[in-house]
Amino acid sequence: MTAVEDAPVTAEIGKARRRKEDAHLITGRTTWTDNMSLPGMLHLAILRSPMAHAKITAIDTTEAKGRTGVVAVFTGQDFKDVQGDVPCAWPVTPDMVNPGAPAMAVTQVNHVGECVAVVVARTKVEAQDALEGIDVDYEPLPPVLNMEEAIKDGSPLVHGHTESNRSYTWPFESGAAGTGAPIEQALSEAEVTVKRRFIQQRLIPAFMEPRSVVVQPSGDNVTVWSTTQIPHILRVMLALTLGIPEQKLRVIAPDVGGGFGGKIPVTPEEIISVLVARRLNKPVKYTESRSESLMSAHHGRDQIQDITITAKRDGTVTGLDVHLLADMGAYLRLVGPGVPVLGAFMFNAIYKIPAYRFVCEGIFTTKTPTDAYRGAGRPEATYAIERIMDELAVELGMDPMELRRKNWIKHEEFPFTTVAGLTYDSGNYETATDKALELMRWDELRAEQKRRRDAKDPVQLGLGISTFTEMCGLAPSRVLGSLDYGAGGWEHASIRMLPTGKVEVVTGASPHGQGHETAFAQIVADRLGVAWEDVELIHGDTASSPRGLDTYGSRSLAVGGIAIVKAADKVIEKAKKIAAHLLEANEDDLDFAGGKFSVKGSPGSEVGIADVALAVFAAHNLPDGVEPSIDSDAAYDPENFSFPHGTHLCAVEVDTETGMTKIRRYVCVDDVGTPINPLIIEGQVHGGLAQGIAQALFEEAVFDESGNLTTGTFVDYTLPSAADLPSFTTERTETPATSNPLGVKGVGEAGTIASTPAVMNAVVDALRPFGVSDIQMPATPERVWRAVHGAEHSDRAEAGTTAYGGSSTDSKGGRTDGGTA
Ligand code: MCN
Repeated sequence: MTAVEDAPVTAEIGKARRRKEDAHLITGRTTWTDNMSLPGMLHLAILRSPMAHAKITAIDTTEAKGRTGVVAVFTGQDFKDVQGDVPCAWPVTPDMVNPGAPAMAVTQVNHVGECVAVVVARTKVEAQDALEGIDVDYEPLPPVLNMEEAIKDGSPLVHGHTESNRSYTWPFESGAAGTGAPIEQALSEAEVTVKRRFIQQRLIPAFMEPRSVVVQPSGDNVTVWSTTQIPHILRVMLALTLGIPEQKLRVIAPDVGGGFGGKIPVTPEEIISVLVARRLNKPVKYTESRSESLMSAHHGRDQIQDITITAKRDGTVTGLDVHLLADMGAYLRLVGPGVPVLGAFMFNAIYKIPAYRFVCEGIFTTKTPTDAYRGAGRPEATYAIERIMDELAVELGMDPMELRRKNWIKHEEFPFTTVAGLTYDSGNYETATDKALELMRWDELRAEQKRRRDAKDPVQLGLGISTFTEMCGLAPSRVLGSLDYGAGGWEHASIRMLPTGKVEVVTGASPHGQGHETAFAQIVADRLGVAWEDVELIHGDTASSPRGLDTYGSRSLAVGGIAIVKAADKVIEKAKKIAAHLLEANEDDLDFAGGKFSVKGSPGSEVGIADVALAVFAAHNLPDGVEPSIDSDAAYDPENFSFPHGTHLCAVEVDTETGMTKIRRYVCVDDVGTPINPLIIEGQVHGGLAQGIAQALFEEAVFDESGNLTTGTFVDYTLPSAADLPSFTTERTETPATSNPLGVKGVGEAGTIASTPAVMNAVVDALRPFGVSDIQMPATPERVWRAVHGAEHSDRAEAGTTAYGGSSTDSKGGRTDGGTA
């Protein structure tokens, strides 16, 4: 646990400051988008498709238009010439098929929840009531729900104008890419081969604040308030999609209550709200209900992973072959196609794997579109490699930790270029692992496991390991360019020294729960030698922070934080000239420390940076030719990703009679480089763990055979509560990144990426004596019970859509479908 520091501090970086922003965030003293009210504002309600796949043959809006308070009703036909397509900015291959995505369906619907019509009324209730007065005739088309079926010849097409349901195939092969050995050779010469099929179930980001958008047109100008993670990108995309001159468009992300990737895309609802506001020339507001959010905000994960690992009998891994089917849902969202592709760089994880192949196929189905969800591609990859390392250990009769130690990159081998082509700058897997094992009291737990096994205790104990790394701090712009992403990965900052010595910092990052106002102020306080309380962060409004690329991919500190450092250094450089003039000294003779310029060798001859700021304001006595400003801007493009890593260990008790699982102990030692604020780091890890554990044990978006989401409320979509989670033991090691001047690595997704395989490895470990070698996530009591008792799978996901196919893959190491061997 991190002790909270309230005492005045001198060095801010590394202090566990309580978050500045929480005072207003958690006491309701803020304005969430849905709390906004503008004079004359109208309210929108959206009619959503009840059909997964159907032609729209007629829409009658007459009755709705006559209802009390209704101002207008629009359908896709009304906007078809101006709505453009909901943008996708990541054409991962030159031949990627993007069938287009109307904000409002015009002739066909392709998933339940798609927008079909919009009612505009004086109140929200009137708008919602009037939805009943819209009559839509649908001509049903067959739903497309199973990815493997979807790409077979003769499958019904989601989009009738495409040739198949495959959007793209993205391949990588180490031999051919010049990064390693040929995979075919590794496969043919393998002494040991283990194959598995893992299913990444569909998840829902389920942020706390539902999405909301307010639009105010004013002459040619449009202001959009949105619960978005990406105000800057949204501005560019709305300008391009709707043809609004960018300079006339202002986007504001007020305080945003969580996103987890779920507020990255440009949404149909944002586009519809702008279209309606401009058409009526009135301010409008749209706020989704929780069920609308679960049904139509994008989903995450949803992959079928076929993975083969080869090794020598002594445990040396020789090759890794990965084939993914990734469900895009009905449409390609902003970065949806790129999400599984990011995983291509992470399957090899912390291991020195000489040969590697990765092929990903992006598939259309008639389900809610998918896009980034916390970790985006990296949790999926980490899960597959960490699960199959355990299966390989069983096949080899080796201890799973020993297998990992044998294959991981040793700390003296950094920087290390992996088979996937990334160069990991720094890491120390040995230290993090040793610390985690000690905290876990691993050997004691192994002894207890043996006792329970010997005694045939109905409650068995399982131990799971996840030694992970991830790539975050997205990202060097040239790397994003080489992956065909539509934007760069830089970040921007400005620092304004106010005459009274206070500081305004403008960032292009756009926090939605991460604590930037606190951590970024700590960086500036240290760099400029000012009080932490005197630093104010400005963000999330394209008028006051015009340049930026926003918050996702755990990039804000490792990219945005460094832009701030660069801007602060420029402030100091500019201030130094003026300080030298005031001190009548040579610039080269000045030192800067603790917020003061002093003349080397002349004690007492000093001037504070705040005095310089005041001198600049007065501008009475500045050196000739020097502008009256020490404010500075900087844009920073990272030279590499950041590679946090860590060791997560989980002990799970599994009741073999009821199938109930209980996490008994969870220890994680994370290495995020230099810690800026340990309390925030701990909070991020805790939240991340909750989401990763939720994938392992609780959450799944399930569709029935007609394509209806059957987990469309929080009664059915089982988000864990605090009562479902253990008390975590979180610790850190500190191996600074060498790619940035603060030595920082991201932390926002680490807990989610690492924890899912740690938990599932523990559950499977508990049940090995019963011949169980896999269980499909989430490991619900029913699934666990069936695995133990050898019953056929027939629970909810399989009973519904058989979305993931029915057959097991051939395996030397045991069954792949969660059954008993
Ligand atoms: N930090 C630190 N020292 C480090 C690393 C990080 O003090 N060595 C602090 C940072 O200053 C920042 C926080 O930890 O305050 C997270 O930093 P970073 O890893 O840079 O991640 P981002 O700020 O870019 O946040 C994005 C990340 C992602 S991708 C998801 S998804 C996610 C997450 O953050 N969604 C969140 N954390 C979330 N937390 C909340 N409350 N809500 C979400 O929606």
